[in-house]
Amino acid sequence: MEQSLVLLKPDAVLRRVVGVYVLENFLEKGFGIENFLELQVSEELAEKHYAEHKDKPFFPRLKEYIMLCPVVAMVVTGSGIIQTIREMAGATMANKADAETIRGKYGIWRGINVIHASDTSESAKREIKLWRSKTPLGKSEGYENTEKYISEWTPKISIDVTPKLREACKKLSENHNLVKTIRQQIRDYLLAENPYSNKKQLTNLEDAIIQAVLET
Ligand code: 3AN
Repeated sequence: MEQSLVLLKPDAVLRRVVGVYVLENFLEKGFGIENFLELQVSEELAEKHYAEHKDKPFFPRLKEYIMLCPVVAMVVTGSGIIQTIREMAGATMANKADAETIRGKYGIWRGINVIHASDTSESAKREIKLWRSKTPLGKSEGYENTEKYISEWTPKISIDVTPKLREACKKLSENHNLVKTIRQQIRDYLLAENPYSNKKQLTNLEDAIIQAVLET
């Protein structure tokens, strides 16, 4: 059975509602989930995971973003699963992704885009080997932990504020002088969505969003 390494990135973890929607969608589609673990990415793992981008100008920010709070890592299985999840995920840049895709629905701006999914069977093999060797991912139970995560967070979440976040980002992309007001709006929206989030991590996410927009 084909395997894919899937990550709920920091924006989907801090915004629990988004992570829960994605996971429910996976279960509804009958995907197998072999491993499931929430964990903090180390600098070494971030560098190895994104090794193909190490010479790109955005590499330092990419590393910072994936480490700004824990991620949820999964090994997802199924026939043709790599292509299926890539299609579900949508285009890399969240604000350009098709509205029907995960990134189009829940992504915030550019690389702040909810999910990572292996893009070929070679990268899936490399990534699964890497994550299983550098973290306890391989020892975690997939299906049970996924259900536990969904039932833990579902009662604590209420709204999805993606359209509001996107609108705020769009305004800022059109007028960079609005940074202070927009930052406050983004903070209020994120807090409304998950009042339980760690405030330091939330500030890190705000920084990542603002930076992604100001680079537009
Ligand atoms: P995907 O995540 O769709 O497989 P990759 O593997 O090309 O995309 O890129 C990995 C991550 O690097 C993306 N998810 C995105 O966060 C970031 N990224 C890619 N290209 C750029 C870019 N031109 N500017 C900023 N970030 C980028």
